Amino acid sequence: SSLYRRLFGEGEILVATHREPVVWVERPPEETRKSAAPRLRYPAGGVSQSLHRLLLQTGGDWVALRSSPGPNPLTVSLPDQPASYELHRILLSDPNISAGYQRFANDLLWPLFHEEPGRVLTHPGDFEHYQHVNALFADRMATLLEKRHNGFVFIHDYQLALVARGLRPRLSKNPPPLAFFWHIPWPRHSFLTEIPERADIVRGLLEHDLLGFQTPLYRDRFLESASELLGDEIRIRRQTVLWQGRKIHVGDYPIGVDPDRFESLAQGPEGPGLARKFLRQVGMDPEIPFLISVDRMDYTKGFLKRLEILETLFRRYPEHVGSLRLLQIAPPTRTTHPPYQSYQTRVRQAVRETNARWARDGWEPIVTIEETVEHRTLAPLYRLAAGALVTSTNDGMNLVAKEYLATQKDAGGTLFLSRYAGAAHGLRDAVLIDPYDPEGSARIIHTALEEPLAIRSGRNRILREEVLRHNIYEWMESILNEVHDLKNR
Ligand code: ADQ
Repeated sequence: SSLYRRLFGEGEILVATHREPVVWVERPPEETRKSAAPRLRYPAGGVSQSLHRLLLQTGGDWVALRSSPGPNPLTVSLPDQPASYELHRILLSDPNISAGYQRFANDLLWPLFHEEPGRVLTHPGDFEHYQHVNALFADRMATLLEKRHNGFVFIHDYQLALVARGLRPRLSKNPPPLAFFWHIPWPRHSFLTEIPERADIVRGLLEHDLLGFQTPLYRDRFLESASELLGDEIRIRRQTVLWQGRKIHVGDYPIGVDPDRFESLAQGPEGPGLARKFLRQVGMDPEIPFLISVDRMDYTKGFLKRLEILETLFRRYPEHVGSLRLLQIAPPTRTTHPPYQSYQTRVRQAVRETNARWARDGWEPIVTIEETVEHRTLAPLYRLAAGALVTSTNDGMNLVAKEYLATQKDAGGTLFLSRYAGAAHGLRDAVLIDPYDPEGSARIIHTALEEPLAIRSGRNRILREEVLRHNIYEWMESILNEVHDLKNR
C-alpha cells in the first residue's frame, strides 16, 4: 500500500471482478444481538483475497455481481486494518440476462480459451446479455468515477472483457489508467474462429491502457490474434499496440501466492494437528503416504486424466497398491451448467470404478472431498502430502502448484506439474508431467517418489525461490509500476 500511495497519491483504486470478494452472512435479528461473530465471510481464492487486503490498506471501491444479501453498497472493513472500501453490488434481476451472460462466459469463452471446443454450448442472444451485463458494470463504474477521483482502475478476467468499451467514452479529460488482467490462457488463434464476436472482444480489451497476461506465450498469442483480426486498424511495436491514437501496453505478469502465509499456516502451532484431524475424519491414516490434488471440479483440471495416470501407476508399479493414496479436494463448480453436470457425474463414476478395481482390505486408492477446505487446514495438508498432482489440460497459471511449494520449506514433497499449466513456464525445474501421456506420467511419478530426500528437497529449494520471488505482492507491484510509468511517459 505504501508503494501505491507513492505512485498514485490520494487517488483511490477501483476494482471490478465478476465475483464478490466477500460474502454477507444473513442472521436472524435475535442472533445478531447476541453474537459478535463477523457477518462477512471470505471465500477461498488467492487473487481476490489479495486485492481485498490491498483495498483494506488503501481504501477504494469494488464493483462485482451481487451474490449474497446485505447492504448495497457494503462497507468492507476489518478491526485491525487502517482503511475500508465500498463494495458496489450489481443485481441481475432478470434471470434470462443472468443465464445468457453466464453461458456466454462459461459455456463459450471458457472452453474455447482452454482449447476445448467440444464443450462449447451456444444459445442465440447470449452475446447481447453478456454485453448488457458488461455495460451495467461500465455504468456503475462511470458514476463512481464522476464522484471521486480514482487513481487506478483494475478490471479482471474473461467475464468482463467489454466493460472498458462502455467506460472509455465516459471518462473525464484526465482519466485514471485502465488496467486489465486476463487470468486464463489465450489460446492458439484458430480456436477463436468459433467465436463470431472475437474482434469485438479484442477491441474491448484494447480499450485499456495496460493488458496483462500470465505468461509470454499467452501475451504473444493475444498480439497475434489482434493482428489477425484487426489488420490495418492497429500497429504493433514489441509490447505496445497503437490503436485509435492510443498506446496499449501488453505485458506478462505471472500471478503468485502469499508464500509467507502458506508457510506459516503449514508450520504454525495449529497446522499439523488440524491436518491430522482432517485426515482421520475422512478415514485416512496420517502415517500412510498420499498425493494431494486441490481444484474446482472443472474439466480443464483433468480429473479423468489423473485417474488414468493413477491406474497406470498401480498397474506398472504394484508396490504402490495398498500404500499410496490420492486425496482429491474438489468442490463442484458451475453446477447449473450442463457440460459441468455431465462431467462431474462422469468423474464420480470413474472414481467409483477405480476404487472398486484397486480396493484391498479396507484400503481404497482415492478419497474425494467435494468441499472447500480452509487454508489453515489446507496448508498443513499440503505439507504432509508426499506430492501434489496437478493434471490440468490447460490452465492460466494454477495457484495450487505455488501454494504447495510454499509449504515445502526444508521438506521433500514433490510437485507433479502439468506442462500445460501456465505455472510450468516459471517453475522450469519442477517435475513436469503430460496428462495426455499416462504411461510417461506414471513412470515420472514413480521415479520421483523413489528419489532420496536430499534430491527432492534440493529441488524444492530452487522452486521455492521462484514462488517467493514472484509472489502476489510482486505481481501487484509490477502492474502498479508499469501503469505509473505509462502515465508518465
Ligand atoms: P482457478 O481455475 O480457480 O483460477 P487456481 O489458480 O488453482 O485455479 O486457484 C484456485 C484457488 O482456489 C487456490 O487459491 C486454491 O487454494 C483455492 N481452492 C481450490 N479448491 C479449493 C478447495 N477445495 N478448498 C479451498 N480452496 C480451494 C483462475 C485460473 C488459474 C489462475 C487463477 C489466478 O483458471 O489458471 O491461476 O485464476 O489467476
